[in-house]
Amino acid sequence: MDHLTDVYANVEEPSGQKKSLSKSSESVYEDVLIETLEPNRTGATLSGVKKSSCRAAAVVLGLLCLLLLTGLITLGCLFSKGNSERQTKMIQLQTSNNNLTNVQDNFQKRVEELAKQRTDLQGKIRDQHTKQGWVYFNGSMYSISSLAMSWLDSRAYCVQRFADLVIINSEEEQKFISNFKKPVWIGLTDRETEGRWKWVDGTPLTKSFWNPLEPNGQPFQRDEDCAENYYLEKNWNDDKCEHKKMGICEKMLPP
Ligand SMILES: [Ca+2]
Ligand SMILES: [Ca+2]
Ligand SMILES: [Ca+2]
Repeated sequence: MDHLTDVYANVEEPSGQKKSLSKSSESVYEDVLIETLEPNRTGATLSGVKKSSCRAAAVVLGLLCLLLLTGLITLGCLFSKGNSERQTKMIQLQTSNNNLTNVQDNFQKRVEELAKQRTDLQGKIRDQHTKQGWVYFNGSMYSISSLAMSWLDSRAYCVQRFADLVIINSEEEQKFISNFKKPVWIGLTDRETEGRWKWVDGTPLTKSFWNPLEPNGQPFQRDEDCAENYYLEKNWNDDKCEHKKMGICEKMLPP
């Protein structure tokens, strides 16, 4: 009986060992618990890392989307602004073109008005001269002096009427002058230089209608320095300027 007690005592005596054994059991329990729980902790950690990575990726993706959206909006604004500027320039060009067209139309109307005014003025001048005995032909008015005078006096007569002795520029004008059917002074002379015939406006003679035997003042040493026209179409004659004849005045109308 005592032996059993001792054994028990031996067993019981080292309470510290017993306690040690008890602690060892707790440690073992904790270890087991940790081991039991460790896989769960590791999984939770991995899950947290995955979630964090997903959140970061989502944030980055969101930022990229935001940047992309911002870029698209900026491009849209720039395109819209550029398009608006082009439209503004087009409107300005169209307005300028319309203004030029209006200016051109107004200028054309003004030209037509001036042309009409010129035609009306020519008609009034022509009518006024016709009433005073002038005759119209191809842009000029003609009048024959009423008195026979020297070449110089005949010219002065014409100048007093804002005209001059006739200058014959064409065969048609020569025929028209011949229709007066009178020997008349014309505006042709070689008073300055013998043999060098010039018209009263200073232009040299280029197309002439001399009688086949004229001019004959120089060969016969006669002082015949002024030209007359007989009523025939080709019958000019040089004659003494002092001789008295009627003169033909010509007044060119404004073009
Ligand atoms: Ca003429
Ligand atoms: Ca002469
Ligand atoms: Ca002659």
